This record gives sequence, structure tokens and C-alpha cells, in this order.
Amino acid sequence: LFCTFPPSWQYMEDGYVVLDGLLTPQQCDELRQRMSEIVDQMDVPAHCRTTFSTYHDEQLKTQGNADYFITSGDKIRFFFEKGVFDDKGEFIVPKQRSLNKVGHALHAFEPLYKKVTHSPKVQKLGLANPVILQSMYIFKQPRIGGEVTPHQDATFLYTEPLGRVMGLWIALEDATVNNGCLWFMPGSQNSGISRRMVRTRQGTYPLTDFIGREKAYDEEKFVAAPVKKGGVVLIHGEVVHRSAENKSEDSRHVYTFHIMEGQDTHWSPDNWLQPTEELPFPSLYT
Ligand code: AKG
Repeated sequence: LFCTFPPSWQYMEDGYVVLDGLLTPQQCDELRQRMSEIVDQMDVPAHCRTTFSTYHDEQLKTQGNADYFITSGDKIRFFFEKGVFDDKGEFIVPKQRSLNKVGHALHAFEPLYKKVTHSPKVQKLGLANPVILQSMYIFKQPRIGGEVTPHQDATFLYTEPLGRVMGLWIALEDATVNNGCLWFMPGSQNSGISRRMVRTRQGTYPLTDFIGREKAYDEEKFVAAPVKKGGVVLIHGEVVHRSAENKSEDSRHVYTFHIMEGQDTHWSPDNWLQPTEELPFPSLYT
């Protein structure tokens, strides 16, 4: 992936780079404020409300979960932390503290998010035919924000050739070692991918499966990437990264989205995420 905006040698060398000041603190606060309104108004999905007293109910709930996820590419949907509902589907934590993430089309349907995604600074990345694949708001809630195990984004967003996907991960609050910042294995973007998530045959459950396995990575090879509020991490699609649980009292909100260089790139029809009539992958330049 060729870029002119970032100090690209570091991105090429390490597979990621942290850049300060993509957004002003005020822009970060506006995005957070808007998300707080979205959460206030959210409809909790039915499968989260289903009580599972029998094996059959549990199956239905699992399938509901899978359907809700796989059709979320062109919608704004809600994904929760574990243990935030009681067995009747009522919140046992404050609603605003219950979510793991919101995804995957904030960039298309929420004007403030759309504006940031297509902002001049992002357009200066210098890609030929960039398209936006997906977007997420990740909360990493105080005390209950779950860990994200080591992975490569190309596991979920596979292209041929590889090397055409970049994540932008924008800190809307300071992301620190304490509240669950990202950790990277520098240089790990150069060895291909170890695992792919693929759609299974239509009409069968589960809806997705993995080909291959994540490797066992040496903990010591990961380097923390703290980011100041308003800063961004550019993430190569094949760099191995993770984030720890958030056991602190501070949240760690981020807005993140993925761009693909669409020129001479084949988007895999086996990926969970597919462009739809409702939302073809929009060009970064529109
Ligand atoms: C991803 O979305 O690929 C991440 O690794 C995000 C992890 C996080 O925000 O903690």
C-alpha cells in the first residue's frame, strides 16, 4: 500500500505508525457525544433479549447473533460486552457502559463519522482508488472492556493480492497501557496470514468458519502503541496486533475504519463482509 501522508518508511518497516493530531479534541468530543445519543436511542437486538432455558433456545440465540453480525456490513448495529444482560435480557450495567462496539457502517449513515472518514487528511494518504470497507466505534469500557486476542485484520478482510487493506484507528480519548491501547508485533506484516474467516455454504450454520489457525505469538515481541486523544494509528492489514482487557476506571473510545486500495485488487467473495446494493463500498474521494 503506497502512502504519501504518513512517514511511510515506519509504516512499511513496522506495519503500523502512530500519528498525532488527526482530529482536534473538540472533534473527538463531538463524535463521542453523537455516539452517546445513538446509544441512548438504540434498540437492543432481539437475540440479546431471548432467555435461553433450553438447548433449542440457546441455538436460536446463537444463530440470531450470527445473522445479526453477518448482515451488519451496511447497518449500524450493537455488539455487547459479555455479562451485561441478566437472564431476562435486562441490563445489569448502565446501557452506556454495556457495549463492546457499534458497526459496521457509521461511515455511510452517520454524517459526523462520514465527514471524518472522508476528511482531506485521510484523502491525502495518496491511494489511487481507495474505498471504505467498514467502520466501528469501539468502547473498551472501564473495568469490563474485553481483550482482543492477537490477530491480523486480513484474516477478516481478505484480498488478492494481500497488502491492500489499511486500518485507521482514531483515539477519541487517550489510549494508554492502562486502559487497553493496541500492542503490535513490528514487522509481522511480512509473513502472510495464518488464518482466514470465510462464509460457509449458504443455508448452513455456523455462517462463518476459520481456515487455518492463529499462531502462538511470543508475548514479549509485542510493543505498546499509546495514542493521544485525536491521534491515529495506521494499521497494515497483515500486522499482528492485540489489545488487553481494560481493568482501569477509564474508557478508551475509538473510531476505526478500513480502507482498501481498490485498483487491481480482488475482494474475496468468501469474506463475511460484502458490498450490498444498499451500500457498495464507497470511494474515499466522494
Ligand atoms: C481491530 O478492530 O482489528 C482491533 O484490533 C481493535 C482492537 C481494539 O480496539 O482494542
